[in-house]
Order: sequence, then C-alpha cells, then structure tokens
Amino acid sequence: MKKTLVILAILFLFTAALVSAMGSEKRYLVKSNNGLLKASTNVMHEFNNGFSAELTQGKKKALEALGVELEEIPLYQVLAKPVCGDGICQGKESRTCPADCSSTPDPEEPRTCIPEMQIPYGIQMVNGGQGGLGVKVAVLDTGVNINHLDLEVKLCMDATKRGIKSGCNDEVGHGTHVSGTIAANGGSDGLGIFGVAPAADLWNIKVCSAAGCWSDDIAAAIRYTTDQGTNIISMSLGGDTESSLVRDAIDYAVSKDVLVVAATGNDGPELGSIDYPGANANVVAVAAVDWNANIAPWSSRGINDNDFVVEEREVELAAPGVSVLSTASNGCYAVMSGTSMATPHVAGLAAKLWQGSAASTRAYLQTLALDIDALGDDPASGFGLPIAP
Ligand SMILES: [Ca+2]
Ligand SMILES: [Ca+2]
Ligand SMILES: [Ca+2]
Repeated sequence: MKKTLVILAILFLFTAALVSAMGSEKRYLVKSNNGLLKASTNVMHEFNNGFSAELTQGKKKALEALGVELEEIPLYQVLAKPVCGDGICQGKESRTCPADCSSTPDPEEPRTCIPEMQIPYGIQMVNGGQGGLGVKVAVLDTGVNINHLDLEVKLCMDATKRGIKSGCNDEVGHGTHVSGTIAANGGSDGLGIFGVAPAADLWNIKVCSAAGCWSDDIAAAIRYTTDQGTNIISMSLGGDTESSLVRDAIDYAVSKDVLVVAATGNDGPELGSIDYPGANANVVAVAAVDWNANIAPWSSRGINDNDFVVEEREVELAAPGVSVLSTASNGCYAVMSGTSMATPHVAGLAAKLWQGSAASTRAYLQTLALDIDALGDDPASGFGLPIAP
C-alpha cells in the first residue's frame, strides 16, 4: 500500500500542471490523512476525517483503486432572485444609482450615491435600524465591498483560496447586499442606508464566487469564525444536497454557542423544496415574504408538522425578501429578491436582540414571530415574521 502511494504521489505531481490547466475538476472529501496524498494534491482545506481537493476523473479513479474513500462535495449557490416586475423572474439585479457611480467611491470623498430610502421597508417591518452593539455576525457569502460608506467591516477573510486567507473582495455583489441588511450604519454623514443592527460587529468570510459556493469552503469558514468567537453565522446560500462537512461544522458551531441562520431557498412552492443547510434542524431557516407579509411563491417550503418543534427540513421563520433595497458592491444601492435577502433580516434581529446565548436568542425570536398566515407552524413561513419589541 505504502509503495503504491509513493508511485501514485509522483504521478500526481507530474500531472498536476496539466490538471489545473484543464480546470474541470470536481471537489471531493478525501477521507485520508496520508501525508503523501496531501503533498501530491492541491489541498483546499483539512478536516478531522481527511481533506478536500479538486480531483480529475483519472485521479479519482486512482484513489478509489487504492481503497481511499471519497465523498463528492456539493456546490451550493447564493439564493438571490434578481428583481423583474413581480420579483420572480431571472435577470440582472437593478441598481438604484446614477450611471456615473459605477466605480467604487473613495472613502475620503463625499458620497455620490443616496439611497431611495434610508430605512428600507424590511428594516421597518422587523423594527430594526438600531442596536446590536458588541454582537458579532459572520456573513459567509461572496465577500463585501469594505469601502462602502455605509459598512464597517471588522473582519474580512477568504476561504476560497486554500485555507483561510485575508481579503474578501466581492465580485458578485450578493455579499455586500446581505451585509447591508444586517449592519449598514448610514455612513459617517448619516445620509446612507441602515440595516437591522447597525452597531453589530460585521464579519465577512468569502465562501462563494460567481460559480457558486463549495461546501468545504463553507465548512472551513464556519469552523474558523466559530474559533474566532462569532455569536451569529448568516448564510444566504444553499443547495438540494446535504454536505456532511457543513453538517459537522454546524454541530461544532452550535456546541460553541453560535446561532446559525440560513436561507430556505427559492425553489417553492413545492412542499419539501427547502435547501440545505437551512434544512438542518440546528439552523434557523428563513423564508421570504413581501412588503404585505405575504409569502413569496418561490420561497422554498418545508415539511412542517405544525408542532412548533423545529425538525429536519422545516421552515422556522419568515422575513422580508422581495425587492429589498441594500448596499451594492459598486458603493451605491441595489434592489434584490430572494430568501438570501430574508436571511440577514433574521441574523440582524438576532444581533439586535441577543439574549446572552444562541439557544435563548433562537427561542426568543420564535416567541416574537407574528403568525402572518394564521396557519401556525406551517411549511411556508413556519412560526412567522419576528418583530423586535
Ligand atoms: Ca432548520
Ligand atoms: Ca416540527
Ligand atoms: Ca405560520
């Protein structure tokens, strides 16, 4: 076995350049801690039970022939549905800024963009716009524009480049939008936009690119932010398949008193269309409602049994997620829709209303939920829309 591994390792080293040029690898959890295997593979992240790496079909077959156990790693997506009319069709998000503000403003310069509303409808609906002091919220997303006048980013890291590196440049715009809904502070001139908990400590870990979010990057970011002492993790992302790495990381976070919030997905109205990781019973899954507190047809549904106990694949809460105005990565403002936009309303509320522990905060949010549909703990909006006292 050992001799074969050495030969295999040498083979891998020679083919590595060719492999990266092809760039069509899938990502796997290689369930081995063999040093030679690691040395001959582009390790993305190390875990207790192995490491993650991109493998070609050839490399995968060679490892399987050696009896190394492999597990395919799901690629998740951010869960925004760009606005178009009724907010349910696909396309580019609209931007509410003049044509001349396409570049990122210099933070020393006066602002070139003014939001249409300083306290968007969603922030008003959940009674946010102030508070959150000292509570740490880690956003795992596409990164963030750290120069946005209305955002103060306290931690900016990147899990997409092997291990956890510094930097969180947002090339997509999704993470900047989500971050604003949680903690936009109006800017030093007070003319900007406000999120649910402007005084919260905003952390940003990049786990997604335009192609999607690898769940090993997500798992590594969950563990990293947990070890750094975050109180809340907000994930506006997901997919149909559960990732064992993300599930284990969430178990770890919960064991360290971290509240994990994630989107239900945009695959409704079919029952059971809820995405992971929101479908995980340890995660607060957030559905999307509009400005009239009506559930969005595309908001993913759970399999709730109306017993007011949150189990696997159940929707927990609902929050504004249709035509949400927030910060844009070009330094201005944008309107976006999706359970991606609903999730940060709940993460922000958790910061604003932090009760000293994750479990008590989660229970408090449930008690504050307004049963908007009068259907109890139903598969569309769960307990309902939480509103700060
Ligand atoms: Ca859940
Ligand atoms: Ca239940
Ligand atoms: Ca309900």
